[in-house]
Amino acid sequence: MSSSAKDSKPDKKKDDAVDALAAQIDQIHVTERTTPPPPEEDSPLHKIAHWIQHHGQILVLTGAGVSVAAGIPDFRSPGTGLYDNLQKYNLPYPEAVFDVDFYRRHPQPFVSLAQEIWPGIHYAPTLTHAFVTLLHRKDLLLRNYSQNIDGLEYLAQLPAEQLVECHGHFRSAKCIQCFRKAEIEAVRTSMVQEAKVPICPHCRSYVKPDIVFFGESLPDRFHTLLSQDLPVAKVCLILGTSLQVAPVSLIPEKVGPHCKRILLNKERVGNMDDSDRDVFYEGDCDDTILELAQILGWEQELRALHKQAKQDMKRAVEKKKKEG
Ligand code: CNA
Repeated sequence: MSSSAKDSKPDKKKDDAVDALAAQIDQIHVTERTTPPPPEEDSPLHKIAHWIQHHGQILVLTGAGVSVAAGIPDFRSPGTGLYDNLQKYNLPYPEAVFDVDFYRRHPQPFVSLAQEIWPGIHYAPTLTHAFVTLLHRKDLLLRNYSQNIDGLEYLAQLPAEQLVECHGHFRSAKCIQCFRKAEIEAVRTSMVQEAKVPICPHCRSYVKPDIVFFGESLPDRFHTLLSQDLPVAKVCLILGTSLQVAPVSLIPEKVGPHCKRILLNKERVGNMDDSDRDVFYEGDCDDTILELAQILGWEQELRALHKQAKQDMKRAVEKKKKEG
């Protein structure tokens, strides 16, 4: 008998024991809750779920907080926000990264930021982005006014007509001096692949993507659609924003007097304290959204939509890589 054959008996016993344990663990997984239980019936989340389902015409206002779970830092969160990590971008003051005069003299910080957050490369939509798309699919969404520039709403498959990118996007670009349009793929290559500021071929000044910098006007689309949407919005759902940047921060004050206002944020912001129509629920927006989806009976749909969006994004990135 070889030594390995001699050792095989005790090993087989061990294997059986391991198999039995694995079977037990499988049983535990089948019965264990993988998500927290829904809160009590009269909880604020039930009130919010009721408003969402029964009023419709929801104006969603989003900020950097909804993309934090994707890995993109916000501005103002202590410790993790961009404002507390300025060394990396070498900025004299936080807002400089979005200041056109600063960009004219020192474009590199914005180039670094653009390289990091250029849509469709590193970051995938969060559960909260998927929830907004789900509201649209259920015919409950009036519009999503997003202050974000990361394009994650598109990657979560929200149709263009449902979205207002209040502070612009990376899908087009122009010269900061002569305002001629620039070819976006060339701008992308320059910023993302070469970490270089793109130069205007006409006047040799700098080109920047159509992100709204401080002092620049918001897109016409913002003003046009907001004047249509404000009078008809029945619910204003505010997610992951400090409400510090006007004019977007004024939206909750401009909705009609009967419009319900819901704030899902890590901290209380704005002036919403009318107990009949305002609810603030403190916490991480993805966690809250998941609990809401459970109350609404939408969890499976939400998870499926989120998974699909992430898979599509992965495929698109791989395709782009192959194309070089
Ligand atoms: P902000 O001023 O940084 O505020 C973010 C808010 O979200 C704060 O109140 C946080 O407490 C809260 N928050 C952070 N994480 C979470 C979370 N996981 N769940 C719930 N709440 C959370 O950002 P705003 O959007 O209010 O400011 C507007 C600026 C930020 C816009 O001009 C944007 O262009 C700019 N910005 C955009 C991005 C992006 O596109 N992802 C990232 C950083 C900054």
